[in-house]
Amino acid sequence: MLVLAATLVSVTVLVTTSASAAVNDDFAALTTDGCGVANFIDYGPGAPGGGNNDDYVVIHDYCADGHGVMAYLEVDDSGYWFSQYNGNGLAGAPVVWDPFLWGNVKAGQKVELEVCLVDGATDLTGSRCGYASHRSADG
Ligand SMILES: [Ca+2]
Ligand SMILES: [Ca+2]
Ligand SMILES: [Ca+2]
Repeated sequence: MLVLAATLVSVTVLVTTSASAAVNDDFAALTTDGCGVANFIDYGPGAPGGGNNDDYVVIHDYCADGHGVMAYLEVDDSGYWFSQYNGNGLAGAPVVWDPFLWGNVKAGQKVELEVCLVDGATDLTGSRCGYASHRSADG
C-alpha cells in the first residue's frame, strides 16, 4: 500500500506541472452564418512544425462565398484588439495565429474573440460578426 500511495503522489505532481493546464479553456466565436470561425485553443499542437503551443487561435473559413474571415482578440478589456486575416478560402488551410507573444493567458484573465466576414485584409466593415468571451480557469 505504501508503494501505491507514493505512485499516486508522483502522478499528481506530473499533472499539475504539465504545460497543458488541467482545465480546458477552449472556446470559439462564429459568424452568424457559421462561415467564419475563430477557435481559441488553450493548449495543443500549434502551427505546423512549431510543436505544442500554450494559447493560440485557429481561424477557419468554411464557405466558398467570396468573403474572407477576420478574427479579433482582446485580453482583460485592454481596449486593444489584435486582428488576423484568413484569406485562404474554403479550399485553403486554416490560419494558426498566436497573438500572445508577450506571454500566455493567465488564470482569471478574460479573453474576447470576435470574427467577421470581410472582403480583403483591409476591409474595416466586416459583416455577420459573431462574438464570444471566456475567463480562463487556469491559464
Ligand atoms: Ca487552461
Ligand atoms: Ca493555456
Ligand atoms: Ca469564405
